[in-house]
Amino acid sequence: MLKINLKDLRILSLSLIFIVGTINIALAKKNEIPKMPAYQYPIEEINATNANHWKWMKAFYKNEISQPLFLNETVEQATLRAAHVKPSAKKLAYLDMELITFPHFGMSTFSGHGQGTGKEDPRKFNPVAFDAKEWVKFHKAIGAKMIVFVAKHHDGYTLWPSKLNDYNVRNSPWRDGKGDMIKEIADACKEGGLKLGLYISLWDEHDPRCDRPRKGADKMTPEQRKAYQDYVEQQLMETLIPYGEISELWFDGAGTNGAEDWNRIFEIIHHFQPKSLVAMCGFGVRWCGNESAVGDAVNWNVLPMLPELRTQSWVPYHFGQLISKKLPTVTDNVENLKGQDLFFIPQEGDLALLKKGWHWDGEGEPRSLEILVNTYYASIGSGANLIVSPAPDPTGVFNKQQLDRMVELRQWITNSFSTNLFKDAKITLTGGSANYKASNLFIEGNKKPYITKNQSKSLVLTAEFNGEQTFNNLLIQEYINEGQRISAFKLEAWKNGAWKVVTEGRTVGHKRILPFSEITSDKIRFSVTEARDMPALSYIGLFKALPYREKAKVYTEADYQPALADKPNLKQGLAWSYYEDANNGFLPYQEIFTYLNTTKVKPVATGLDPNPMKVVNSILKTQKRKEHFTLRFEGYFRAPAQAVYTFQAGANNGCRIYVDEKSVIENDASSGLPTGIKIADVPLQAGLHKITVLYYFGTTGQPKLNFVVEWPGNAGGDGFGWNSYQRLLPLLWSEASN
Ligand code: FUL
Repeated sequence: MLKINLKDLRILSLSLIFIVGTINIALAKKNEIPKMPAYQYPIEEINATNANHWKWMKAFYKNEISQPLFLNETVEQATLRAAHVKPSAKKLAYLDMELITFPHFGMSTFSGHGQGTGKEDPRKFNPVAFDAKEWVKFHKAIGAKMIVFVAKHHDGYTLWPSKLNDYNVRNSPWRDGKGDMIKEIADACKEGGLKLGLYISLWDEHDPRCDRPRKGADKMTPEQRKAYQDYVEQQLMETLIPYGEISELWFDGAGTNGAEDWNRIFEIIHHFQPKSLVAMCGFGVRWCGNESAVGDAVNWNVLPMLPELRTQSWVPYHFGQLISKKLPTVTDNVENLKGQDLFFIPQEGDLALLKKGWHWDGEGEPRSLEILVNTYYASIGSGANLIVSPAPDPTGVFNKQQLDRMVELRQWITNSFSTNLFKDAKITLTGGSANYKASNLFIEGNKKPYITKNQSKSLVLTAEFNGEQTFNNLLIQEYINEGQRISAFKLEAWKNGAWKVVTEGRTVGHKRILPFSEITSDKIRFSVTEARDMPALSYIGLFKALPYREKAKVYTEADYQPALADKPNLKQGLAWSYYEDANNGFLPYQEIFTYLNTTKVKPVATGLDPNPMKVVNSILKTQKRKEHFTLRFEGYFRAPAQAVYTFQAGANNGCRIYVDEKSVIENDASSGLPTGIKIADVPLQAGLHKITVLYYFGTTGQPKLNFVVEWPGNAGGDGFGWNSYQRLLPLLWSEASN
């Protein structure tokens, strides 16, 4: 007879539980579509209304949102509150990463023309040399800290073996259809100490459920909408559940017109990946508003949750748009923060590494070092993060040119910012504690900030060098753990017995780097001149950065373009003309400027304004279609002295600069993509020179024009876009009568 004692019974029942559990897990694994478990959020109920969504978002972000303490908050109260809005630990860690990538790989790589259409045969996908460990090595070599892997682009092909349709790696020869690229990358990232993020396009041209919204979300039946929503939500769960931590989730917002149920999407993300920062369409990371990675000149991380967020039905999509369009000016004016819920949201700038776009283009030619360095200043150097898209070739490998160029950039950064001249100087600090050890400020990653005391908003660092030193870059990091505060600062050098301003700026935030023409001096003074509350510094450095451009040509007297005769009655600013839908239709992008230059097209509006971006923004307010328009700015540039003037320009989606009617910059993006920044040296005699700036916006991203001129005596350049244009303004004149 079988004798079972108590101990055996326990073992038996434990084994049974184990077996049943294993069967359950196996069944769950077989389960075609992941299910969302019941809510576990700190609110009772949620339905599709935005009011509830708003409540729910606030509950989730409760530790990140600052609400006004007083009804009718005053400007002073709002300023102080804004100065104390802290980044969450994950946002701080994110900002410390600085350089991240989003490799654009997938069916588009195999399409033969840069961007897939959703019609390509899934069997084309066969990256025979793909090795995730090599990808990690690439990232280590270039100093990037996170891969935001493009696991699905607009073509709809998924690089994980989705069970939701057949358009994915399961139906490819790669790894005999058994591969999972997210998994291989996730494992390699874990092993190599890199963070992992995902870019998932919600629009997908392959699956009719997902392509429908592009033609108009309002034209969808409730059933179609539901089918689309279910599909994207299930895809999300497929990617958010099995691969460990996904630190950033990128939704670019293209092609869906907000047909998705963002409330639900956010629930899913916050449930399965509560640590994930949702970029572009979310509350984690905000877009810089252009695809040239140009961050805001005045870059406040603390922003109001706009009232629109409470009423728009497709909030997050709009959110990305609103942030970049309105907030830089909104947040600089504290009036606009009054009475608002505030939160801390860092900025990210995106740039295609290849000259021709996001995906492999058959050639793989990267942008120049010159452009990358300028982008570095404009993004990381403005307190934002930089996300670049290296594009693997169809074998799954980053070509040598991309690696070499990014390594060149990394070396330029390392070499330029390694010898901090403050280290060997005699330092005097005022504003904070007398016992503070100044040398802390010269240690990268310093966690002992220098904070002013007794409510002092002014902080001064004076450095006396041992003899004269030559330098051309100032790098500052604010201690933002407790909030972002500095709103104006300057650097002065002691020259001929007096302090001379070398450079000045507004916000600092995570990092601010200001380049300027070389200065030689034995004494220098950095001062915070304005702050929202007591400022705190964590790092400051003075450097002689290496030149990143080929040595300028030596010009002879004959090279200097003669000035035009002076004209009385000029008005400050440039005359602008605005053209809508030139030629009453959509000209091929590259032809638009030629068309404007050769045909008598009539502008829709004209005016005179010193600031092109202000014009663009005010026009956008009145415009029906926010796409396909052109602006022409015309007038004179008054060169203060005979010198070589460096013009820089980049735009969403293209621009041209003419000086004295000669084309100096042609920066036309191919197929409506954003451009990088192009640079041209123009030797000019002192006096008036005709200047024309043409700007074109197609459909991609936010309209943005960056136009900068650098000249001797104007260190670092000045212009519209990422620098303030105050110093350029007095040099721009026009004959316009209005
Ligand atoms: C855009 C997309 O349409 C591009 O293809 C690219 O992925 C870029 C980063 O975002 O909106």
